[in-house]
Amino acid sequence: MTISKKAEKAGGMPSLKSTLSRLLESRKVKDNVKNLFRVNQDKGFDCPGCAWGDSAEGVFQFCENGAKAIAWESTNKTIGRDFFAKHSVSYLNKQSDYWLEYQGRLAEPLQYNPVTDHYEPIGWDEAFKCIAVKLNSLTSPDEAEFYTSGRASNEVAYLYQLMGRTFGTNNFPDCSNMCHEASGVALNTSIGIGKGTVTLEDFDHADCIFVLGQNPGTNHPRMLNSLRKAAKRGCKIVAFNNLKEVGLERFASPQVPTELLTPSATQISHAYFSPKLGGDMAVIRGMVKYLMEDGDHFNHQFIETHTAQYDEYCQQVKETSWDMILIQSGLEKAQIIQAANLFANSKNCIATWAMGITQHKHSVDTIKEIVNLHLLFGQIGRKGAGLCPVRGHSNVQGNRTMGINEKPALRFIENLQKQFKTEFPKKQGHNVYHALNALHDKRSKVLICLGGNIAAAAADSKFTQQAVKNAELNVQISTKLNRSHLQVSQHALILPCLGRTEIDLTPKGEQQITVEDTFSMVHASQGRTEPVSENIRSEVNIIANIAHATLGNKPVDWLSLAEDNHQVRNLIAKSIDGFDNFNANLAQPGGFYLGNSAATLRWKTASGFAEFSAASLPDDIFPERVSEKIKQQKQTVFTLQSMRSHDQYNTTVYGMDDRYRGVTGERKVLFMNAKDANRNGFSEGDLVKITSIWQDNITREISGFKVVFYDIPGGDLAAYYPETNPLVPIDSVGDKSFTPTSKSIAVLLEKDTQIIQTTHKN
Ligand SMILES: Nc1nc2c(c(=O)[nH]1)N[C@H]1C(S)=C(S)[C@@H](COP(=O)(O)OP(=O)(O)OC[C@H]3O[C@@H](n4cnc5c(=O)[nH]c(N)nc54)[C@H](O)[C@@H]3O)O[C@H]1N2
Ligand SMILES: Nc1nc2c(c(=O)[nH]1)N[C@H]1C(S)=C(S)[C@@H](COP(=O)(O)OP(=O)(O)OC[C@H]3O[C@@H](n4cnc5c(=O)[nH]c(N)nc54)[C@H](O)[C@@H]3O)O[C@H]1N2
Ligand SMILES: [Mo]
Repeated sequence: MTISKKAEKAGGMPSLKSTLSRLLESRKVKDNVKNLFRVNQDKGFDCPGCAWGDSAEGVFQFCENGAKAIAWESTNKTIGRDFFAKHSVSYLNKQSDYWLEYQGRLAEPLQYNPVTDHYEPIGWDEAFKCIAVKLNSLTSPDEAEFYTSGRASNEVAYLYQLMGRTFGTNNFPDCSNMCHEASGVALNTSIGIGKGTVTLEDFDHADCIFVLGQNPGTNHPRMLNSLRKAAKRGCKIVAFNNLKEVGLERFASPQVPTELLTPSATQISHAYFSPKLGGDMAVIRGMVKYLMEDGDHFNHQFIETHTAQYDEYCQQVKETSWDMILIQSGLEKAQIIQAANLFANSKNCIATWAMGITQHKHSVDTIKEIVNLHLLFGQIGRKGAGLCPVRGHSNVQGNRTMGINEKPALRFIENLQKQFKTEFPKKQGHNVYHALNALHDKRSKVLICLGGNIAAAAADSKFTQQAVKNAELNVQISTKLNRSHLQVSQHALILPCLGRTEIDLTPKGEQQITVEDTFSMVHASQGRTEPVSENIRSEVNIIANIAHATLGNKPVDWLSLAEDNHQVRNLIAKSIDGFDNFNANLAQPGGFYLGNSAATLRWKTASGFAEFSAASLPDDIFPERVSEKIKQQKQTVFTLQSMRSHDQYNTTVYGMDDRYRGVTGERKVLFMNAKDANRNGFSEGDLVKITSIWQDNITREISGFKVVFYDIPGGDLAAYYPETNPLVPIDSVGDKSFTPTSKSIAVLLEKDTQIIQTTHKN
């Protein structure tokens, strides 16, 4: 491993070089270069990289990390019966996540044989029958869990929820339970819609953009183009990040020759604040408190006309002490005042946020506090102003719109009932937290996963992996081999599917799918390269066939949908608001906008107004029960955040480097404040064992992590996910969101005397 200086800027030549080297490694260079020119273009495919919107400008709509995602999917290496005959599941389970995915694309359906501990080939129809028999043998439909990862298209997500609900359950755990759940919960309560209110165009009209708890340089690189453009015309970008992320500091656009070929770059942030982990609610509360004390800054006309609970909120702000604000935020009062003035003096301000805000215990209240700030100034529902939770997976927002939701709105269910003349369950189902608990306790018996890698993505790896293993039937619909395929004890199936880049040719012609981006734009996506194997199927085909085998023709002729996404869209048009004339509307260049009630100042909340939230600051960023244990500790207790490196897509690890942060060749690193290290007797390069603190007596630890000195607030640490997931206690979840508290894990450190050699081979 080498640690060099942090990169000077994001993008630029190194980014282009990295893009090219990924394409060369993929062994499908020509296809992939062609693919890159089709990304996010009309008649092209939607980039599987992230959910940022497509701009109408420019030939290139891809970025370095989008290119990695495409090259990862579009390889010609495959694994099938020979690979699985050679390797037992126990052997595979000992390999790293990186090794597993690097073996290539899954090429044929497989069934686990518990006697030999190997996966063996199975025919598609036999696989569907096996699922149907098991599902139909359950005592209650609530014994099945239908997990989704946010790459699934609108079409397959719609069929999946219809299948699950016809079967009789609302058990739809999905990746967004671990991701932006808190945003959905907070926004629904405060403004009556669980989505962001801005469009991509609004970024051209904002004069101030607050970017909170988000690392766009790595995770939404196309967002940097919007930020760059905004900064160039004088818009003030204000970053709030626990770490100094280079992408938020300086960016050289690979599409602009002067920035690509010279050392120049655009300065992105006008001001950069590094609050403590979990300190953002206190920062915003402090801003409001200062402005309240300073004079009459707020937009009273907006407050009068559009909001409720203003007086209660003001009272709460008054009662919040500056001491508490300064302790929790970790910022100086002068910094909070600077941020407050930037917001108050802007005409049009957008706030964007991601996992640094959503993965704490008090995330729902933090997001409501962001909304409070916007409501005070009427910074919502007009050009260049509003709220923007930046989504992760490329269609995670669309999945929700299609009804992947364990607590569906009554209206949604009633619409479906009318359309299909069938009773659907109204009782709340399981999210990821409840599903894993039910599997662990053997109350749930079947786990079907439409993509993703729940075993590695979810918290408390030991608990989660046991939960997945307890399933009497584990069905994984996937493109590549991962940890979730290997947690098996009885029956398990791997059903390999087409990826976004591949042609889906059926007797009805080449099929398109659709997705919805962060800005509620719905557009089509069509793969252009030959499928990697003849024996893989589209996700729509797989789900329609499972449904047919399980439910017959109830409530639709499933097989007629298996090859005809056009017909699926006709059904969606009848069930879901905003999708009238779905097929016809798709023809519009760039797709169509679903609309947003809050963006037009209509508030679908309980009171009919936008609601201020008068929550107090949390006593502590940890749950009370942890705080009690922390008080008994003699050692220093640190707060650890788990985050993404530049070379990964969630649990998919592309490589061992984190270029912007200056790390090469290793992922087991622990970013630490140098003063903290010295005070606690650690030197740079020391190997440490990390143990998390929780109320129970289970030991959760990981070892062999190398200390790297980094610019991070005292008391805070950072390391990569998913390696850190063994530390996150399953019950340590956000209030009202049940999202694992992946950005605030209470931990202790100890020198690790055991030297661990890591080797990484493809
Ligand atoms: N290349 C690539 N693209 C991706 C993904 C990927 O893995 N790789 N994943 C996709 C998915 S599913 C998602 S959800 C998004 C995730 O996108 P991000 O949310 O950007 O992902 P993280 O790496 O978790 O980064 C969290 C950021 O928040 C900061 N942070 C952490 N805690 C706090 C805090 O308490 N306060 C503040 N102010 N800052 C904090 C961290 O320092 C870090 O910069 O990206 C999507 N796009
Ligand atoms: N500690 C910690 N844990 C976290 C997070 C964190 O920041 N810290 N982040 C959380 C977040 S934001 C998220 S979204 C979750 C992610 O959770 P998931 O969405 O479950 O995980 P991924 O790693 O994105 O899933 C990768 C797998 O998806 C499959 N796949 C890829 N493309 C396709 C496709 O087109 N179709 C199908 N059917 N399968 C495909 C491949 O087999 C691949 O192995 O993890 C969460 N977990
Ligand atoms: Mo996510």
